[in-house]
Amino acid sequence: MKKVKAKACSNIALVKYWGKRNIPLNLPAVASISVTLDTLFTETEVRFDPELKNDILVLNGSLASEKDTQRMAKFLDLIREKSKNKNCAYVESTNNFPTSAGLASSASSFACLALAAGRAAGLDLPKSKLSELARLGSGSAARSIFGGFVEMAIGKKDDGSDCIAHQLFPKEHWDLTVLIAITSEKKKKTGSTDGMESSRLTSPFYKPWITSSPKDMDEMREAIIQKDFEKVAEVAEFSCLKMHALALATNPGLIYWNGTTVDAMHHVREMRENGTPVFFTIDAGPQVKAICPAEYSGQVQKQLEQLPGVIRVIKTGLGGDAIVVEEKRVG
Ligand code: 2P0
Repeated sequence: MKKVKAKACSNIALVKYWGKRNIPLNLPAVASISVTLDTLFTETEVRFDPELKNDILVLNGSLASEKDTQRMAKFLDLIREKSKNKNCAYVESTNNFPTSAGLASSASSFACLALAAGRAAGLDLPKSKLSELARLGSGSAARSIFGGFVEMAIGKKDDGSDCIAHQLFPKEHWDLTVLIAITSEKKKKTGSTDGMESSRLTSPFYKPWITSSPKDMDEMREAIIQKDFEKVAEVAEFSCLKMHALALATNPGLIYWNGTTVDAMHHVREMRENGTPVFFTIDAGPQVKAICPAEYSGQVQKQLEQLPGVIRVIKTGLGGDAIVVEEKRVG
């Protein structure tokens, strides 16, 4: 029996994923590009144990809810199918950042679980296969297998085997800082999985969202290659606001923002108009992520901290690949 502990970082998309083309295989309807975040991470320890009758999940020190445990058990079933290990698992996982408030905890959680549980079950998967496995847990998790600048392909195959992420550049390519303005720590009302399906079914903007995505991808990839900050800023804000327009035009409308979220967007644009290279992006939650070259991070952080309604600002650089932290034989 093996006990394996892994670590995976969260990520933030610069070109957003919203919508699925296949629900059982969790295949996204659009490609995406993200940066991996150094200081927001999940650590997960897994051991498969013949004595256990059910999978057990301890999340941030407490026994997880039935819903979270079921979601994990379903994911572990995929690993049990692929490996010879049919035992139930004891899983302890910690996130060092607020969960369910638009800071993609499912991304780092499923990337980490794929690596730790896969290894504990005796699978030795290459990164591309780990990315495919992580995607089955959560679409954005496929990207958290890799560090730096990451592209998630939409794929063409029906079985989803080419719907995986790959690294565009390691973090050393470009020293960017992400400043996360926390504007609320309440649990959001509609999670991404339900929200994006609702958008697919009801939003009149869904089709144009899908058809306009390849252009954003091409422009963002090229801007990252060229380290063209202005272009990255333009495309990232466009993709972010387009995704939120799609969410707002869902029926019933998905409003992920609060007043401070909107104030912070204006504030970031003002900073940019005044010569500071910075742009914003926002996921399915109220937090605003301001992204700038590292040398501007001090002044951007200070400005965001002074904005009324901002609870605190988390600063992070770009992170690395998901890694195994510890591997022990037990029992
Ligand atoms: C993204 N988000 O590209 C987008 C932007 C949120 C907004 O990926 O259903 O938790 O598990 O595949 O990965 C969040 O969606 O959804 C997400 P599932 P996931 O980062």
